[in-house]
Amino acid sequence: MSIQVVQGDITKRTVDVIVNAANSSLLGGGGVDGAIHRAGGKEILEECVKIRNQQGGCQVGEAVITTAGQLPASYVIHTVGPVWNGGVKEEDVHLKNCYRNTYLLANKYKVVSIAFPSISTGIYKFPKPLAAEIAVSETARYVETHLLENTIKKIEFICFDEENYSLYVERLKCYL
Ligand code: AR6
Repeated sequence: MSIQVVQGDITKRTVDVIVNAANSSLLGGGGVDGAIHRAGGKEILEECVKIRNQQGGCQVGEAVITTAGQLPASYVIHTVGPVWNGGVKEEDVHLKNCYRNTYLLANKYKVVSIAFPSISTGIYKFPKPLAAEIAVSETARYVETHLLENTIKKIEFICFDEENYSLYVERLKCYL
């Protein structure tokens, strides 16, 4: 199992799955969501619209999968992080569910490599230290509890800014 922290743009990663920090509408937005839809092209939005028509979008903490369109990846998993509300609306539970449901869906599609952005730490204003802790601890939890059936062998945390990069490197040290 390889777990890496990389500073950069997630749309450039050559992995099986790129994770998107989407919103419940699945219709795109700003931040990493906007970047993924711009770089991946219209096929991603077309599949998002189909999912939206079938199941009415995606709830906070849930995850759905589409093609990656023109991106150098096979799939995009769209998960909806919580908006930070001071910590009184179970935002931590919702963020944990984003990682749990994304890993379960990725494993269902037998993916080997996956790249995550730091979900909710941009427009949704989730505190970065707690978000990094949740990303790393839920990853460790997933790996430990799915030893037999896990297909994922390479996990990348893609940090856009230096603060997130340092936080992830620090948190990972506790698990290595
Ligand atoms: N590659 C990697 N990380 C990125 C990139 C990129 N190209 N661009 C931004 N980030 P955000 P959220 C980082 O705001 O907080 C959208 O409008 C960014 O620095 O993209 O979950 C959706 O449609 C931050 O650390 O997502 C929703 O409405 C992290 O990605 C809403 O924003 C997440 O920032 C979701 O907000």
